[in-house]
Amino acid sequence: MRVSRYFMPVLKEDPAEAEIVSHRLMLRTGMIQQAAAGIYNWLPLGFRVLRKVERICREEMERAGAIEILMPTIQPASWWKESGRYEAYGKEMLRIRDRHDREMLYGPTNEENVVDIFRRHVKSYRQLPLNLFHIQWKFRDEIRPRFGVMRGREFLMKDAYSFDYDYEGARRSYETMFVAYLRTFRRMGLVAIPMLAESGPIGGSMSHEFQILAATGESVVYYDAAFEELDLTGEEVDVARLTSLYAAVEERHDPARCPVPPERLKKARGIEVGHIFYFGTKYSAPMGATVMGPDGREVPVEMGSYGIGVSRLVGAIIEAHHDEKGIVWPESVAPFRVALIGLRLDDADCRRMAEELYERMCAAGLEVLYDDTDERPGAKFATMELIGIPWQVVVGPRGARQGTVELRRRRTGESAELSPESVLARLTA
Ligand code: P5A
Repeated sequence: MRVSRYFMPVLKEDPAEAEIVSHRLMLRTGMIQQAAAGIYNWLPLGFRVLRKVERICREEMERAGAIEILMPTIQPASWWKESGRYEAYGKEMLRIRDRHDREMLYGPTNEENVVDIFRRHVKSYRQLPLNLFHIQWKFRDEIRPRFGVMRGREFLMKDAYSFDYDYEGARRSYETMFVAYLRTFRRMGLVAIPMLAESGPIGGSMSHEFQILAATGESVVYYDAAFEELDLTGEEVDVARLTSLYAAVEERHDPARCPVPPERLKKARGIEVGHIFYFGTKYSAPMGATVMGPDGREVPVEMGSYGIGVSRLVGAIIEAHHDEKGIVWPESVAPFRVALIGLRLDDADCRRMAEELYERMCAAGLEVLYDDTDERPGAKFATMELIGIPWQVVVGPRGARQGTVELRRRRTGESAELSPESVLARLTA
């Protein structure tokens, strides 16, 4: 992509309304633009990141055996009356009437919706286990939308729903999602700590939130200092060890019954990026989603649901990955992999080399953002630092005559003078 042809409305000044760094940087880099309180436009740079986060969620759900569907954003109120949640959900639910005066709503979540799909098609324990997920916009009329995409009113969620014949099966499904979540967040460069949580309006008896520790987080959390010695970034995590350690969100934390001695108990703030629930037959029983067991008896299906805040994650990743110059994207979610900077494009050698390198990078399938404008070099550097693309390739007039370019790593600032061939070889390796 050429900067001269792109749509990237980077702001010159920090926006005054942003209270936390991720919100400030998302507005400043032109990733998002507010439409109304808690409702955002995703502009090209932001949308590329959102898509990458979404893709990682999808890949890890599929790896764990879940099957993708797409349920609507608008639902009939009748399902929610069947489950008993229509009144209970309160003002957070955006209630709508259509032209025939039928009661509808903009879905804050999809338990009822997925149960309606299930009950029409699945009749036997032989069709289980089943896990259906989708990645869809939700609306919650939050009383205090804030921090940009972190607490929005309209937000993108990955939500999965598991169906099992019995409790043991449901417990296995829960554990499978638990492990998939750790992998998902790790792939985005995040260390997420699973914590005992309240199940709130979703309900059920077992629930974990996945929390990223961050000073700007909205949740207050308590955890065993031993977490800090665990390697949560590696491929293999010891799930048994992980779940044996105490971690709980404030609402679930009970000082009287906390097993961790005070000197080892840490209190911190966290960003809730995922939340999983086991709720048994809370929806299947009232909505009549039953299956025939091997003994010929019909029982309501055992369920759980599993959410990831896809749009919130974009903010959470920035909270965890930035420095004083701007965002420092982990490669897995970066909007582009390479920033190609033509320093002096009024210099014929420099322009020729930059253009040629751009063509070759595109041909090699690299995601490259090429600054081909006639901005001052200082401004070009500052913008690329701000938007945080992991690799920078700088083509200057002197190097162009010697046949070298500079390859720089955004995260560390390390740099090397290399031939264009070696740069291509490194970036495509
Ligand atoms: C689980 C999947 C549920 O809704 N039903 C389907 C269950 N869980 S949840 O905890 O309420 O939401 C799941 C995740 O969505 C993100 N999230 C939000 N993101 C941005 N703005 C919001 N207002 C918002 N509310 C929830 C969180 O990451 C949460 O863990």
